[in-house]
Amino acid sequence: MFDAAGFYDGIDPISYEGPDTDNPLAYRHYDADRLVLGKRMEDHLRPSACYWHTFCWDGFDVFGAGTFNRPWHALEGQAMAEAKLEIAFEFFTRLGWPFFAFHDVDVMAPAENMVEHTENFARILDPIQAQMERTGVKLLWGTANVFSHPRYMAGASTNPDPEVFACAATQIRQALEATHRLGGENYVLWGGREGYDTLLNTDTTRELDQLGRMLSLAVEHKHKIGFKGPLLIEPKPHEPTKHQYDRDTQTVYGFLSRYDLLDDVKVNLETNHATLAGNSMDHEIAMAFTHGIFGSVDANRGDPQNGWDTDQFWMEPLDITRSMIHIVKNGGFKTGGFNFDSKVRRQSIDASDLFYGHIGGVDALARGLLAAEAMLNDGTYEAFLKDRYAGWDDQLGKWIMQDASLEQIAAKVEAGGIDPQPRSGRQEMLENLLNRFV
Ligand code: XLS
Ligand code: NI
Ligand code: NI
Repeated sequence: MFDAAGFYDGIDPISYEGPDTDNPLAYRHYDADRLVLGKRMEDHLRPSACYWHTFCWDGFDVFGAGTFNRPWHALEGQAMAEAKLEIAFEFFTRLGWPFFAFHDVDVMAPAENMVEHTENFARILDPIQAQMERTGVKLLWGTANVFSHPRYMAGASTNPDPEVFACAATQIRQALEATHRLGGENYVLWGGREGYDTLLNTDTTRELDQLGRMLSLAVEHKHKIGFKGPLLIEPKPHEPTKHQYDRDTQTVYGFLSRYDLLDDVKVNLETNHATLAGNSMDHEIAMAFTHGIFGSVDANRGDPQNGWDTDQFWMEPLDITRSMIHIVKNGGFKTGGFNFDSKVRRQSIDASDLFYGHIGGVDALARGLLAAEAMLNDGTYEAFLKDRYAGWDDQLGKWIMQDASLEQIAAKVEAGGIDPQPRSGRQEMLENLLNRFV
């Protein structure tokens, strides 16, 4: 039997010790039961640890081999998959978080072809279910990896070859059913290679129709099997492809309306993907709420000097607080949560490093949540916004929005009596206010 507990030797379950503790393996701010704006902190943040970065990746990068030397990576096939499962659930329970997330290929024995894939994936579902029942850890979302296998080099649903589309559809069907069976709360689709490397070899009209078709098939199947959670598209502008069709929230919204998918599909927003798209994370979150498609968040950050997904733990207080304000004031997560799509650096080779990353990450979110609470309770920010737009709740504003024609509006202005006075936007005052609570 694989000694999963041995890997974590000397690391006790992590508990809350408060901001003054010297213990680096304790939470300073993440206090699951603390009430924040009437709701437990854990229920606000709904933190989830992901399988892929922490248990699958061995530390390789494009210039070098794996550095982590994890004992389960030395095993093969089903034995490897089962050892990894034990390691993962030891980790989740030591963190004390409610959720985890996985791709099909993360949890199963490696497969060469689709027949093997089907067998190997099916074989790990009972053991996963047993671990979930034993520990009470729940599934935030499941997904299919339809970007790593060489067959997906030119895309999954957007592949020029319908046989590849069929393989992706098979993986999505199986992963969606597995997610449903395991009580998962959402199902994610990140279009890793749903884009292009050059337009010279790409028919974008066909490819977008194919992507729309795959999504429609997934929606149809979700209803057929009675899966209640939303499907979540995860926008990203590029990497690994030069251009990815699900560029950012507003682009995804346009796609969902075009293919009539708005009732069933929302977004899973990732901080680092917002950065890559040249957007801020609070922009992405605000747009998702504005369009009614906010689903979940992959918490991580990039590096301003690097143009790729460095997937570092998200530790930027101002940024987190700005994002948190939008989440909280719009009612928070429904089925989503903060999934840690984040990884330790390649030199962080010890088991303890995995904990430092996740502890620091959730503590940073907790601080952001508390700052957002203070800022909303203070009231200045929301009162300012209300006052700034007050004209639109008044007679003229309502008349413009609901009744008036262009002619009537112009006639009113031409008759005199409308002479707008400039008012300060108060950006510095608001930034100071934010800084006061962070
Ligand atoms: C990659 C994505 C990926 C998704 C799940 O950039 O973030 O990890 O979250 O497929
Ligand atoms: Ni992600
Ligand atoms: Ni990513």
